Amino acid sequence: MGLHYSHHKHCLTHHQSPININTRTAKYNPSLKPLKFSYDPKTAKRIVNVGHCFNVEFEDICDKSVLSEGPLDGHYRLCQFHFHWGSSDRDGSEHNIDGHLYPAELHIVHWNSKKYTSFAEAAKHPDGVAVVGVFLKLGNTNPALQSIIENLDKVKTKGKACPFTEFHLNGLLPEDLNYWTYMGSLTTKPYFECVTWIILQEAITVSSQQLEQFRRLQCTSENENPSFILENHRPVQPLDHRVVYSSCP
Ligand code: SG6
Ligand code: ZN
Repeated sequence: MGLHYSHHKHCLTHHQSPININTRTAKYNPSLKPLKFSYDPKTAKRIVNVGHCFNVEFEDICDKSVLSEGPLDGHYRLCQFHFHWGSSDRDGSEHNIDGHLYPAELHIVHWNSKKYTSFAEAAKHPDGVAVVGVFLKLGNTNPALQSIIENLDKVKTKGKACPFTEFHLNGLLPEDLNYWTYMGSLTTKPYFECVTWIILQEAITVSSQQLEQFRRLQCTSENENPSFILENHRPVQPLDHRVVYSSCP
C-alpha cells in the first residue's frame, strides 16, 4: 500500500501573508466591531533605515498608543510603521485586491501587550501581533506623508536613524475605517504566523514624486557602493483554507 502523501500535504498549515483578497468571496461578519485607534503623537521616536525599507519607531514601554476593538481581543500596543513599494508606480503593495496591486502599502505594527511582554515574545504566538494595512493610491501629495519624507535625507543609507517626534499617525488613516481581516504572517523573515491582518478598504493618496523619494533610499551602508531600495514587496501566498472576513456587507 502506498503512503497517502496528499493527506500529509493537507495536514501542513500555510498561513502566510500577503494574500490576494477576493472582495466577492470575503465574508461579511456582523460581529466585527469598528476599529478604535488611540494614538498619542508623543510616542513617536525615530526613523530608521533598516536596509530593505525604513521603520518609523514608537516608544512601546507602556500602553500610550494602542489599537483595540475591531477583530481584536484586548488592546495591541503600537511599535512601528513602515511601507512597501515597487520599482514603478504600477505595483508595490503586498496585498492584492481582486488581483490588483496598489503602488504602495502602509503597515502599522502592534503587539498584544495584554498577554505578552515584548514584540519578540508576542511574535511567537498566533494572537501576538496585529498589523493594519493601508493602501496608497496615486493622487495628490499626501501632507501627512510629507513630514516623513522630509526626513528621509537624514536616513539615506542602511543603519542610519534620525529623531522623529510629535507625529499624528491618524493623519495617515482614511476617513472610512471598514476593513477586511484574516489570520496570517509577517511578510519578511522569520515569516512567523502571528499576525491578525486588518486591511482597510479605503486607500489614502500618495503622489508619484513622493514614491520616488522612497526609491532614493539606499539598501547599502555609507561606506559601500550605493544601491537603492527600488522595491520591497513579497508576492501573494496561497489562501488555503483561510477565510477573509469583511466588517461591512
Ligand atoms: C518590514 O516588515 C519592517 C520589519 C518587519 C517586516 O520589513 O521593516 O521591521 O517588521 C514587525 C516586523 O518584524 C515584517 O512586518 S510586516 O509583516 O508587517 N510586513
Ligand atoms: Zn510590512
